[in-house]
Amino acid sequence: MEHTFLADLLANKLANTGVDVVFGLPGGENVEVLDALRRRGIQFVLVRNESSAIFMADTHARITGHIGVALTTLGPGAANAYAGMAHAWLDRSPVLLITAQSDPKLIGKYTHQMLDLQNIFRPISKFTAPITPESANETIEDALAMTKSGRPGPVHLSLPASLALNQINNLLEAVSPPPRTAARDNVESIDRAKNILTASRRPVIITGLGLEPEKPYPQLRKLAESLHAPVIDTPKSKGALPADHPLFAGMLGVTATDPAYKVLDESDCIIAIGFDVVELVKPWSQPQSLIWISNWENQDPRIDSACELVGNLNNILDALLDVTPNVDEAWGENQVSAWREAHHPQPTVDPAPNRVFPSDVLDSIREHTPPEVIVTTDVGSHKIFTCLHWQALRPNTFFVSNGLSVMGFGLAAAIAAARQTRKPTICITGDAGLAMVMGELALAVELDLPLIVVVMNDSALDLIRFAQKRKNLQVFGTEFANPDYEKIAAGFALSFARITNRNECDLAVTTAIASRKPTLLEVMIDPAGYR
Ligand SMILES: Cc1ncc(C[n+]2csc(CCOP(=O)(O)OP(=O)(O)O)c2C)c(N)n1
Ligand SMILES: [Mg+2]
Repeated sequence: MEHTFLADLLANKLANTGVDVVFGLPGGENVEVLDALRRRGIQFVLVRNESSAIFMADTHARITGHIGVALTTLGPGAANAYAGMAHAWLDRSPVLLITAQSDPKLIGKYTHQMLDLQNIFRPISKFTAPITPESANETIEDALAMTKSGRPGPVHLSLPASLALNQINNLLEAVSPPPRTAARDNVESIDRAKNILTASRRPVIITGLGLEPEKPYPQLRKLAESLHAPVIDTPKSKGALPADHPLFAGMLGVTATDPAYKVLDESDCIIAIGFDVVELVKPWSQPQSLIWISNWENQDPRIDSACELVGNLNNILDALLDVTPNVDEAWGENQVSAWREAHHPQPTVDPAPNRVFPSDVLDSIREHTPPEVIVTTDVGSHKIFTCLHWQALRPNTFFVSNGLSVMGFGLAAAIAAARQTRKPTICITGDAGLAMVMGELALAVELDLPLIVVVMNDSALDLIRFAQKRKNLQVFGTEFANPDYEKIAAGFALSFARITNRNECDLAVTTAIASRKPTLLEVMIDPAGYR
C-alpha cells in the first residue's frame, strides 16, 4: 500500500469530490495543507478577512452545485470565520471549513492561540471533528457527505500542523459525491397532493432557498402555468420564475408586511417548494392546506402541512404536472396583474438635491445590464429595497445573506460569483457594510473581475437610524463620516464614478459594463426613497 501525508490525503479527497478552489487566509499552522492543495492543483483565493472566505465558498457552492471550501488558521482565524460559519448554518450552505489546531500533545500545557474549536463550532455546524491519523479517511468522508445530506449546511475539520506530515495509508479511491436525502416512497403523497390541487380554487406556489443544485426551474414554470398558480419567491430564490412572467407575484421574507402576503393570504392552497421559514422575519401562521415539496424533511421547525413530498424536486414536480385544475376565473394571471398595479407605486416626490432614489439605481441597472447579470446585496435598508424591487430574470443570479442577514456578505459573494461565472456582476452595498470588508476590493482587481460595486452613501446605518425614528428616539450612534471613495478607488486601482442623478447612473453603469473592469460607483442616495 502506498503511503502519503495526512495533508495530501485531505487535498486528494477534496479534489476527488470536485473541489478546484479553496478560499482562505492561512496562518503558520496551515502551510503544509496549503502546499498539499498547491501540489494537487487546487487553486487558492487569498481573502482579506476569514468570514469573506466562507461567504465566497457559499456563493461558489450555490453557483457550481459542488461544495465550497474555506481555510483558516487556528484560534484567531477560526474566530474571525465565525460570522461566515453562522451564515452558512442559517443560510443552509454546503461549506467545509478547514482550520489548523494546536498540537494535541500540548493540550493542558500550552495555551497560546488555543481555542476549543469543536465546542465553538458545534452549535452552528452539522459536523465538527479533528482530523487524526487513525481516523482521517472516515472523518473527512463523513464531513464531505454531511454538507449536502438532508438540509445542506456547514461542517468543520481541524488539522494540527504537527500531524499534517504524518504518513498514513493512501486510500485513493474516488470519493463518491455526497448523497442527497434518499427519496421517500412518495406514491401515496403524490395522490394526496393531486387531490388537494384538483380541489383548490386559488393555489399559490412559494419557492425558497432549497432549489439549487437541482434547478427544477422548467418544471416549476410548467406547474405554475398548468395550475394558473401565482409564484411568490424569497430573497434566496429570486429569479426561480423570472420577474417578468405573468404569474410572478413578488417576494416574501424581508418585512412583516411584504406586499406578496396579500396574494398568499387570498390563496386556499400553498405549494411550498424548497421553502425554509428561516427566510421569514415573522412566524409562519398560514392556515391553508400546504403541500411540502423539498429535498429534506419538514422539520426544525416543522410547519403544518397537509401532505409532504421529500426527494428529487424534478421528479416530484413532474409527477404533479397532469393535475386538471379547477381555478377561479379571477385567480392566476388576473390576480397577479391586479396585485402588480396596486403594489408598484412610483415615487411622487423628487429626491433631495444631488441625491438619487434607490428605485432609479435599480431601474438603471436593470435597463443597462443583460438578463443574466448577477446581483448581490449586503444587509441594511438597501437590502430590503433590493430584495423587494430587483427584477431577477434568471434563476440563481441573486445572492444575499437572509437566514443570518450578516453585514459584509455582499462584496465577498459578488467576487466569488464574478470569479466563477465571468458574467457581469453587481454588488449593492451600504456604506457601513462596505467599510467592514473594504479590503476585499483588492481581490476584484487582482482577479480582474467584471464587477461593479455600488455603494449607497447615506453616511448612516440607515436601517437602524430608521428604527430610532420610528420609535421616536433620537438619532444617536447611527451616523458616521464616509471616506473619500474616489481616493479609495484610486488606491485599489478601481474605476470610479460618483452619482448624483439618474443620467449619471445610466452613463456609469453602461461604461462599467462595457469595460468589464472592476468599478466602484458611489451613489449619493436619498434614503427617503427606501420607505
Ligand atoms: C455583522 C452585522 N452587524 C450588525 C448588523 C445589524 N444591522 C443590520 S442593518 C445595519 C445597518 C447597515 O448600514 P449600511 O451598510 O450603511 O446599510 P443601510 O442600512 O444604510 O442601507 C446594521 C448595523 C448586522 N445585520 N450584521
Ligand atoms: Mg448606510
